[in-house]
Amino acid sequence: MSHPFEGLPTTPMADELIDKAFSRAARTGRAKSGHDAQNSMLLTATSIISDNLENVVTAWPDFDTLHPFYRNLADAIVGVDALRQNLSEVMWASRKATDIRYEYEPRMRKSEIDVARKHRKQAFARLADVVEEVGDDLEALMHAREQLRVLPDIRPDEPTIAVAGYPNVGKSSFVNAVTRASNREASYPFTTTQVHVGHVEHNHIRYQLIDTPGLLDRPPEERNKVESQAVSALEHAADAVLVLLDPTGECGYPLDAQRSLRDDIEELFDVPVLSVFNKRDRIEAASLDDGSFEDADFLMSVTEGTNVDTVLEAAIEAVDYEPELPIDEG
Ligand SMILES: Nc1nc2c(ncn2[C@@H]2O[C@H](COP(=O)(O)OP(=O)(O)OP(=O)(O)O)[C@@H](O)[C@H]2O)c(=O)[nH]1
Ligand SMILES: [Mg+2]
Repeated sequence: MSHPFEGLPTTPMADELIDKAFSRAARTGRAKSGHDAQNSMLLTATSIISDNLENVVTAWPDFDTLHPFYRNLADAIVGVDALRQNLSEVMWASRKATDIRYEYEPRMRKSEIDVARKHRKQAFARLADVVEEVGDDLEALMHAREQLRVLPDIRPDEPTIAVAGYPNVGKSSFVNAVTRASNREASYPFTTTQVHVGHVEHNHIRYQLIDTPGLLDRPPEERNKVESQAVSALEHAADAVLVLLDPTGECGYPLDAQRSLRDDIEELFDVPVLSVFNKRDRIEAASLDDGSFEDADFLMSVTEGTNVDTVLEAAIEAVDYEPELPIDEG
């Protein structure tokens, strides 16, 4: 499994679950007669409802132990507090179904068959009410599942390089250039945008390169709440950040604004942030030496292939990844 929400099973809707429970109950009832029939109908309906609702809840990962990358991301997309509330309501309904069984079983046993049948019908009406009461929760969980299932295959524990910078500075060109060949870049929906994930291998270690257009491409104050939360998720995944700048301004954004984005990112992330000035091929030779780009860690041209590998190697070095060795127990 690639991420904690990928294997979530489908969520039954309230009506579906009620239909399923009652039609199975009717089938088991038909095979018997008298009190036996009423009793096995009650047993079948309550256990189908109770088990199905419990399975909905237990399929979800525990948010307390979830990697902060995924917890933040889930929070950005669906809201973890709301999700917890939905899950606890559904768990309540699961328990309630079992309670109803224990409440009606003895009553039915002690009654005449006609009264027992009435009790059983009353129990079914209450079961239907209980399931309907969590209908909204089930629906919310179904939507949450749909949104979270398609999360990017990002492994927050693997060494990760985030690629940031204003639109059109060459982020995708860079990621494509270094991840060409076997490791095709893949795109996934990511909150309000698309995230591109590429991989490179270095000394047998796989590095993830994450290109996040629409997130780390403008000042923090222009991000809405969801985008800011997605950025916090990235903070938990990234081990180094490459900020690409386009000193030619051809990207449409003045270099000052790009520098200030870089400074914001440096402040936000606790990991090394490298300033890479791209489109070196478009910079006039004279200005290369006049100190205009003193704050550049690297001058690069993706289109000419200048310093592309150097930048990648520097990023890998910045990640400074040490694979965790298994702890020798005993
Ligand atoms: N001259 C020159 N052009 C470049 C270089 N790198 C990228 N470009 C061009 O810049 C344009 C934007 O490149 P992209 O890689 O799409 O930029 P991006 O940062 O991914 O843009 P968004 O996805 O919109 O955020 C494209 O036309 C590239 O061909 C470079 O080193 N030199
Ligand atoms: Mg791009």
